[in-house]
Amino acid sequence: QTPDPQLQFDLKVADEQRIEPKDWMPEPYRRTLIRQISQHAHSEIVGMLPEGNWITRAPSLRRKAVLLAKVQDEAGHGLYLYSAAETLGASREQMIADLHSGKAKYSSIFNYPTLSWADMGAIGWLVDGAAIMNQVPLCRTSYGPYARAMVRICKEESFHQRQGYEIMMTLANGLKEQKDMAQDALNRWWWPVLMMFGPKDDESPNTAQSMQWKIKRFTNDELRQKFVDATVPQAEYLGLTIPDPDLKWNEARGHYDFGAINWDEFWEVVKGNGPCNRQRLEARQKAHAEGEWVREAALVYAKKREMRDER
Ligand code: FAQ
Repeated sequence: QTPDPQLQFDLKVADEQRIEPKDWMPEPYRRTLIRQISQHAHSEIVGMLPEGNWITRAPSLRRKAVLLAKVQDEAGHGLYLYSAAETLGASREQMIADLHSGKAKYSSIFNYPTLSWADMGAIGWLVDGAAIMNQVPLCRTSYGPYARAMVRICKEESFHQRQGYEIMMTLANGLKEQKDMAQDALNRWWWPVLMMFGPKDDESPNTAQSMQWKIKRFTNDELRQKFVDATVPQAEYLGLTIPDPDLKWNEARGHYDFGAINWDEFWEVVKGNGPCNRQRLEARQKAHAEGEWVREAALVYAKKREMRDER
């Protein structure tokens, strides 16, 4: 008797075993993973742009070298993630075409501008901090290639977070003007960072099913709360103020309470109407068009080598 593939899949997931590319999986599971992993890959690639903006203006050679390395890591993360999505049958050309046509989503956070050097600190501290909070549990996600990619990515994100916090510490302990820059960056990035975790659980259409499949290990609201709880003491240590008058420790819950998120702003940014959506897509389209000759040359070269090997 042939085993029921759905049952085998369910048992594996229940037993904390990883699903691998050649295993049978339900089509909606495959589609959900392609959606999430490709969005995640696009976020890494588009996420290079806000920081790329400051590479030529980093205040010292050391800062420049570190920022360059960080942005290169993000490119690497994007590439692992596209490869992980390819193991599910997605084609890279199609994924990239969907990004460039505006069909595919990427994280809302990368549609905000980087106005000062302090934004490099705030992105590392807060955006990478949020990314780690979301991605550490993804190291245990049920799809093997995604989980394994996350292990390495998280190690690098942890270095990224520290470099950002170090920039914030330097600014917060510097001249008044520098501390003001750090505070201004925190003011602008705080709320968009809370939005990164996605809509509230009762407005998140994908969470329940993704939790059942163990793709997601925590809900959006759970991760957002963990992030706030971890970040408030870090802001206090810097001597900076989180721009939320409703933020306060709730003894009974053992968590910080925080103010209402502007979900209209979030959905506007997701729909393509954020401050930099157009600019980000145009930059990606331009880079892709200008790289055409490299892709062509690489293909011709690969073919030439193949022919040489056949002889
Ligand atoms: N932006 O039902 P849910 C980084 C969409 S970190 C835009 O809750 P789900 C590192 C969502 O796709 C950032 N869209 O969805 C870095 C869905 O639309 P769909 C990337 C968002 O998937 C740091 C709809 O709303 N990290 O890049 C956002 O269960 C510094 C309903 O939402 C990841 O992608 C948003 N913020 O939960 C790089 C982590 N939130 O697809 C450079 C992996 C939600 O149905 C510099 N992804 N939407 O049309 C995840 O964990 C999940 O996909 C969530 C969303 C938690 C993001």
